Amino acid sequence: YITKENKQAYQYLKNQLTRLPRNESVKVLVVEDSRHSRMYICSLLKRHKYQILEASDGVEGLEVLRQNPDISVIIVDNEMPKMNGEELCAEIRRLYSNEDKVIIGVSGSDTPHLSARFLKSGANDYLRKPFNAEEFYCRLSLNVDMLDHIATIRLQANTDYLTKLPNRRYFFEQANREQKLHTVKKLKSNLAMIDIDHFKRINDNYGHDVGDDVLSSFAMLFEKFFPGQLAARMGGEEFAVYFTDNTAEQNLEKLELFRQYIEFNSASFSAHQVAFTVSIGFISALEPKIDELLKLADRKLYVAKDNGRNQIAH
Ligand code: GH3
Ligand code: MG
Ligand code: MG
Ligand code: MG
Ligand code: MG
Repeated sequence: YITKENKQAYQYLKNQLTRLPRNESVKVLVVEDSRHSRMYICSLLKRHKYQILEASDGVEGLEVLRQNPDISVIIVDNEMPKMNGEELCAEIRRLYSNEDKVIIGVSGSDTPHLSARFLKSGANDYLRKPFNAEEFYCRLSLNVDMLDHIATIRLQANTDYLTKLPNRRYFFEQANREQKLHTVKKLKSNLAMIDIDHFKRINDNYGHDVGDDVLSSFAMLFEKFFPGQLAARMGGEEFAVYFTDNTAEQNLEKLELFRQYIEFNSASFSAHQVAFTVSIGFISALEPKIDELLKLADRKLYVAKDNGRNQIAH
């Protein structure tokens, strides 16, 4: 028994599976030694507007992958010269995560357990040749859906919902990475904590919605003032910038420009002409731990607050 809702959902799913406009942005690599079979798979892919790359053995396949890091699906035949499908799967998995690339094994052989062997080597799916075109499209689409979902979840996990800036979690992950690189090169890490002054008053005087609006328009300035640097919303009205380049002096100059810009322009870029200022704590140190560095910057921030706000302490 199919309800109207189910029918609609089913139709939607069917459309998703068969006529996806997104296919045009999906790059599929076909690694198959048989020219005939490769042409057949490519013709199916072409009919659904996938972007297609081809290789006639595993070695060539790996080279095409290396040159095209944005390939998201790899279709792998089993019996091939130089390297069989299972070996190729294992090698692809050694190099690329299954969160970024899908592998679909295909084979005309009736060797028992070949599908299990493919899956154990890192393939996500398996099709026995000759396969049905509809089944091919469905499996391909479902696997691309999975990659899409992972990408969406990953983006959401790293982004602050209100300001769309990287969030605290992403900041820690990336700053740790950057800091290791700095430490290896014996370079100091430069970090700024930026806190809006008397933000509570903005909420109290204008309401929480206006407060939110101030936060999001404020966040949009980071890209302009600190391009290429790691800026994040750490929580509430607190933001951090980990500087991936330049000297402490140059970074302090940029922060001072930013502070002045806020002081003299905040009323014009935020809703309800709310004027505000920021206090900044800056630290430049040979410190291998990001949480320690944050504590040091935070201490400086308190100095800036204590000294009357609207200033940088370093
Ligand atoms: P100070 O100059 O000492 O930093 O004072 P302050 O008022 O900015 O700092 P305090 O820590 O006392 O208050 C921060 C306020 O920020 C309190 C909280 O309600 C508000 N806040 C935190 N997150 C959000 C948010 O997402 N939206 C809005 N509208 N307000 C927020
Ligand atoms: Mg073959
Ligand atoms: Mg504050
Ligand atoms: Mg506070
Ligand atoms: Mg605060």
